[in-house]
Amino acid sequence: MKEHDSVPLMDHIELPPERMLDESRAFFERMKRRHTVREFSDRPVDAAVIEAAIAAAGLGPSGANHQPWHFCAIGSAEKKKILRELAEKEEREFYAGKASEAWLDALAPLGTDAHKPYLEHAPWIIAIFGQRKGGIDEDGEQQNYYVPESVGIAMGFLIAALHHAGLCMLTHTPKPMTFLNDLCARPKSEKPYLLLVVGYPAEGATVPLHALKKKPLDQIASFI
Ligand code: IYR
Repeated sequence: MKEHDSVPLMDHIELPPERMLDESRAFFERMKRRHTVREFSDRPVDAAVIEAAIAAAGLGPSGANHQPWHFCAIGSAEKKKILRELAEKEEREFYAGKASEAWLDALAPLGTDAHKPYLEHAPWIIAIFGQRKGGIDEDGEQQNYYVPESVGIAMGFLIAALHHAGLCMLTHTPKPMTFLNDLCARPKSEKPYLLLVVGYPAEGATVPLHALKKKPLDQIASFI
């Protein structure tokens, strides 16, 4: 390796092999209980929980460690109302003809439509933006690298952290979602990637059967 400033790896914890297997299987079991939910309770969730989960998401690896992401946690009733109106407007167009027949057919087993009451009911909506430039200091000059990959990894961390905290989520992608830049007061150079609706499930919340069909390991992995 070329010379660079570094410190010894200090906080890594190695597990004995049997414990490692137990832990990895326990994590799988835990993640198996994560289900996308579309019916949310309006019970409040402490902002500190959202903060800790976003802080965990911000620990993800990223291109050149530039951390090309911004998370806007929307908790104000007023902002959520505007968000719902703007998202539903886009979604109405999507469901009324913008989306192809094939796309709408693919969504049919999920039962989704343009009606998004959870955007107002859920206590938190997190908008995730990717930054094309900015560098590690976000000074606006340096190019960022692997932005979609980095943002995707951070979103995975965020979902795992919120699930770990006992919350439910919905990954929501109104199309287009450029209105989020204005709503969240983010610069035009940032690209909104996703909305994460976060909260407690509503009483009697359901999960579409289609969503329970997960591909088995031998279909998603090969060991060579
Ligand atoms: N954005 C729309 C449509 C939608 C698209 C996909 I791909 C999904 O997996 C689910 C929904 C909506 O949120 O309803």
